[in-house]
Amino acid sequence: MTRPLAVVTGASSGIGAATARRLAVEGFEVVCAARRADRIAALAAEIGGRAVVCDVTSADDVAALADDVGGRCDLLVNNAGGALGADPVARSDLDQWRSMYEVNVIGVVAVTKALLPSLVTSQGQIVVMGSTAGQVAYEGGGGYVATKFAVRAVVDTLRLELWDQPVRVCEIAPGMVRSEGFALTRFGGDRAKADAVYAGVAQPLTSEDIADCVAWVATRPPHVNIDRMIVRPRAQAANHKVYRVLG
Ligand code: 8X3
Repeated sequence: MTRPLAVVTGASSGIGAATARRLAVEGFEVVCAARRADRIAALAAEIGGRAVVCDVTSADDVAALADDVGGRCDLLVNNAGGALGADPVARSDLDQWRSMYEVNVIGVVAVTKALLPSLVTSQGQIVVMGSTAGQVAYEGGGGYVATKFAVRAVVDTLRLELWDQPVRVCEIAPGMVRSEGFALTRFGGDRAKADAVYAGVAQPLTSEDIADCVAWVATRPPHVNIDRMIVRPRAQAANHKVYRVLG
């Protein structure tokens, strides 16, 4: 029997890799898309999926991804993205802002646009990885907060524009997730700063927790659209209000 097809961007690590694994368990054939060829090749082999090298900021790569996917796509998980820097707006690194906007926002739009005909054909579903940083601003959120507010706007606009099409559109907005590289990337490889994000927090969310959310959204009956799912660890009442037990 033909398996439903899912495409996961940013599948080489963290939430993307966990989502690819979980969707395979749920019965999807998963196209693992990311820049790091060796990682997605290993993941695809592990889960019986396919690996497509794709930098979502490259028009050629996105076109090649759409070609590879073909005319059918049941689920697109726009997960590629990340944070760079935590400077106040007054001291913004504009190159970091541009890079984040390219990946987190334009990348989502580019991949969605390229796969939309296949999603319509398959009466599929689009899941976009937003963030609690796109719901409420916080100091030092800077360019990341701005991109995730933009992602939220893209999701809401898309859902309105697809109102007469058989495609569902959902934003999943995670709070504190302790994933492989999120904080380390944000702080330019500074391990101490990255670890401080999670200091004293008993149980930050894991990538698997978010994969579980994606799987739940993806397995609702076709008439059920989950607009937005905001998920945080119990210890995080708000982005800036985190319960920490520090020794
Ligand atoms: C990650 C959530 O709190 O680091 O998307 O901005 S936060």
